[in-house]
Amino acid sequence: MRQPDLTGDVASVLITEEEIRTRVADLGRRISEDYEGKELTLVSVLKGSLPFMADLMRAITIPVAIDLMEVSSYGTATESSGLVRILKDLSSSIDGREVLIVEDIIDTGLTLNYLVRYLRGKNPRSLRICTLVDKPARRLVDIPIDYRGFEIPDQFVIGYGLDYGEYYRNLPFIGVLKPEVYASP
Ligand code: PRP
Ligand code: 7HP
Repeated sequence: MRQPDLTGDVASVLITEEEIRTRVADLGRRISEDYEGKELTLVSVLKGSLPFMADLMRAITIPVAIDLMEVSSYGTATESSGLVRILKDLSSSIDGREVLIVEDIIDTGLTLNYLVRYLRGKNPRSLRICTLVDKPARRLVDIPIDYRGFEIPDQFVIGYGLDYGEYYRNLPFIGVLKPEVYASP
């Protein structure tokens, strides 16, 4: 992979910082209402969901526990390998808890399909899904999404946690990656 140019490799801004802020506040409000009085654990799927999780949890106004998992299926490519690996597991039990998975993006759905089955085996009271970005055109398996930030077209996006080859996660907006970046060796 050639040396990344953080802003120069962005073809266009798809979702601005302001749009993300407004939508995350919205999701936080809805989640707070829906889980009022319940024992909620937010499970962030690292690394991509890191900024979303950090902003979303602060937009939630009820008590929540958090836990972090790290899974990987993309390696350095723009196509899912289909092989999901758990790099970091939960730290605490979710037995009997209301669990909300916090993801940055659902593309083929293979990662969440695997994760949902894995987490169901840990006996949560409920298990729901919150994703900031949904790319339905690429779906290979059906994933029931309970909270969705944005639906986007079939373009490879970067920023606000989303990477290409581990870079661009620190962009504050979500943008489309110039195709020549992943075309070049
Ligand atoms: C990305 C993203 C999702 C997954 C979505 O993770 O964070 O977890 O791909 O793709 P899918 O719906 O096609 O499975 P990645 O494996 O790149 O790890 P990362 O979060 O560390 O970037
Ligand atoms: C994974 C992923 N990571 C970054 N940008 C995208 O568009 C992606 N789809 N699936």
